[in-house]
Amino acid sequence: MPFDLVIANGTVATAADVFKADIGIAGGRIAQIGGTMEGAGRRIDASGRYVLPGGIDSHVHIAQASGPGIVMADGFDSATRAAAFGGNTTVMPFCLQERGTSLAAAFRDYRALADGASHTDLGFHLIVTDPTPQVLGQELPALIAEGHRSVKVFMTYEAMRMDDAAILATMDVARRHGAKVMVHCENEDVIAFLSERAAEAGDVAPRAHATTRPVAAEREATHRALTLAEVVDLPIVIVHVSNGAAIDEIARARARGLDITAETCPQYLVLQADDLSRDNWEGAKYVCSPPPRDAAEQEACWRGLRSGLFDLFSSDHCPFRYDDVQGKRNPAGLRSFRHIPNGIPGIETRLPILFSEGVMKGRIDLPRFVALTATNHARTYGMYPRKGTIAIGADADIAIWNPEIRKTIRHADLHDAADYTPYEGMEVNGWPETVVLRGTPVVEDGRLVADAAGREVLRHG
Ligand code: DUC
Ligand code: ZN
Ligand code: ZN
Repeated sequence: MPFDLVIANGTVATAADVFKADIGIAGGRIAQIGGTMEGAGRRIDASGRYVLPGGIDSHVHIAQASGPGIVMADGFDSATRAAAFGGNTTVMPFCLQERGTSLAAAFRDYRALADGASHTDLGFHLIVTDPTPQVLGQELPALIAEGHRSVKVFMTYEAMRMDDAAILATMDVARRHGAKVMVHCENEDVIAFLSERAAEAGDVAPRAHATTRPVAAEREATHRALTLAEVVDLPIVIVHVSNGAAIDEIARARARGLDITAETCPQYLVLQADDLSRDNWEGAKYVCSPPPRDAAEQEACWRGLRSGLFDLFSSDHCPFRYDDVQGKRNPAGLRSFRHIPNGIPGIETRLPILFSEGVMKGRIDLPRFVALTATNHARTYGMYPRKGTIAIGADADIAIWNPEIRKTIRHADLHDAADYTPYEGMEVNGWPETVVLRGTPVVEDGRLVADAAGREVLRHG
């Protein structure tokens, strides 16, 4: 069989196995694994390298409206370029319905931003903030039927939060039309109460972001989200879990038989609330929600990754520039933590951090790494087995990792459009050298080598 590309001599890993095999690619798909492969248009020698499914980052924010005067740093070009350099071949951003607007119109406008601009494939989640009869009765069912089968709801943020009744109604529509609901679990009333108290005490520096969003606020909201999903009988995704108490809630609900997918992120493994105390308002660089916690909670998250409690490891890339009046140092944000936009960049560093801290340090094995960073994302969001694995017939989305590369993370070397990384100075072992999207190399030798050919993956499963 003539192949367009053969990846030879590498060590292949899937979520189940690690084995030596050549991979033959034809027509953008994996056509042969192992055996003799003659007649390749091109061969890549992967000796000494790991050949892994391209990463799927199922939780990223790109070009999302972020409140008056605040602008997200990345559009689709820069975010997906950074994603590709970080070993990813598919990313899943969120289309936000702002209150008082149509979800269908928001989706049409949002998807247009990605047209011809994406270096990875894409799957779109929907954020519902205003579940009007029009949205729940017509727009959401139509969008789900088109193949956008995941809906995020917020329990926090005054402009986006939904009360339990609104969440139940949204969950009910999702269940009837075959979508999953992702929940941001933090109790907004607790946060508003503590923020008010902090402001009265003059406690307005970035650190107060962490103290006003305590573990208890996340634990309670996690319990409530799980309860609502139990009542509706709906599979649910608990996103960006930061601590052991929330993990315990998930474990207890699973023991009751609930279908729960659980996600954590790099910031809960390698950042801490103390980072928000850095001098000169630099703590603002670490403001994200839920906030990073402490060493004990980091360890709880590692245990969850090892034990299988967590299914997904995502970046929650949510980039704002630091030194920018439309970013972290906006005029109101310099007066109070309450106006510092929530979110940190991390789309390019997600995989190297888990590979280095997890695989290279012996905390998790390679199949678990693949499951947490690719396969489980495809399974959770209806892209498997087309995406997220190395199997005959799957899209040839592949990242070739060199475990010998040692790097110090520097924002100057990254490709997003923020102006900092919260992981500046961190040493990592291992980096993806070559990234292949549907059979076409996208990143090679530290360069982008293909046009933006990312496509949307509709999800009908
Ligand atoms: N939730 C997210 O999922 N991302 C960034 C900010 C937030 O609150
Ligand atoms: Zn969130
Ligand atoms: Zn997010």
